[in-house]
Amino acid sequence: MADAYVPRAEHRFTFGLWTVGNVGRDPFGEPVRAPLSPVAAVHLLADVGAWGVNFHDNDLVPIDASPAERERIVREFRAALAATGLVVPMATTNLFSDPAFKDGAFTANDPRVRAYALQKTMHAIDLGVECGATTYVFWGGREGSESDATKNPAEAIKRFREAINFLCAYVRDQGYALRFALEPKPNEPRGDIFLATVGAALGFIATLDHPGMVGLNPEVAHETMAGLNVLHAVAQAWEAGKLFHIDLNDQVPGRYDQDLRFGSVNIKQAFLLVKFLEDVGYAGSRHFDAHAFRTEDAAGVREFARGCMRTYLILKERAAQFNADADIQALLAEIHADDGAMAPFQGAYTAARAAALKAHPFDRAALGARGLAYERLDQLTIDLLLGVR
Ligand code: GCO
Ligand code: MN
Ligand code: MN
Repeated sequence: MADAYVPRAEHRFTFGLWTVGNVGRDPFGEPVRAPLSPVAAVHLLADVGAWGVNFHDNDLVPIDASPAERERIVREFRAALAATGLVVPMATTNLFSDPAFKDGAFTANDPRVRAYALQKTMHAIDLGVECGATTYVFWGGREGSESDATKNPAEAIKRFREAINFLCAYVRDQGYALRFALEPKPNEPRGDIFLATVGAALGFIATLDHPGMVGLNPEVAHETMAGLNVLHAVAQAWEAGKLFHIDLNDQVPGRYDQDLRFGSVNIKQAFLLVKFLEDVGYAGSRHFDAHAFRTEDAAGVREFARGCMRTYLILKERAAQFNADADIQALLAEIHADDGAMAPFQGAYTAARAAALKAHPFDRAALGARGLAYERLDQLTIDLLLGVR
């Protein structure tokens, strides 16, 4: 049984260089761990059983590297990939660390910063594609404001649109097989970030020149920080054909951005999310965008990475158990029962259908009086998660 929790390539588990490489710096404290070179991170991830590794341009190549240094770093990194069999499914741009981006990148008020952000992203896209990436993430951490006296939010959206349109055209021009995934977040590091939620990003995508190329990278912590239900966000993205990527981690609502190990806070929510991804057949990366507690050393970082994957696999097994549980399925069949009586009123609008529906007598009191057994279903779910079924 324990073997079922061993990660394999088919599980599509990925981590960012910045996740296992997190040195534990926070606003109050200095690093507690030594930096991990990209090559060392690749070996660590291969050791713990991950399938892939993702990176920001500057996780791999320092922002001030010379062309010769870039070439050497990429060569060594690709050699490590080849030696371990790890792949690079996703890449992204660091448009937040350098002081140049203190007022944002694509939405900065300074047109030079906006142009530099585009230039940096084109180079980063080239780098990602060179390493095999097929998904390119846009997390606009600095795309926001502390005071709305400083920036017109409608103008900011226009600037963001112009940048994404430009970069879509660049990708097409190069003939790259690359899709973009927008990663919404409500706040942190900016006071408020534009396109704060999955819903906001979905609305934005519909206004782009090439909407088919652009989808979502929802993150558990980000929707949770906004007090929203991440499963609802993921489901809406999926239903729209826009779930291009997912960032799995955990978060206590109402706190700073915690990036906790996947499934370590809200187990029921994590279970229902895994069940959703597995039930619908989501085929993309399961990317863990989290990091080890600041208390951990190198061994703790491995525990953290193993824990993310192990919890996912346990929850995946529980999802299969849920789907095979006779009591749960009988209850679900009852809940979703349909005797066909309403069939004449279902489907697209017709004048005749509307007239018939308007004339139909409903027993409103009976509809309201019926108990739905959701308490029992939820407790069966809890029993299952607690291992007593
Ligand atoms: C965060 C974000 C980032 C992004 C990463 C990839 O809260 O800091 O989740 O980790 O996912 O920059 O774009
Ligand atoms: Mn995050
Ligand atoms: Mn993220």
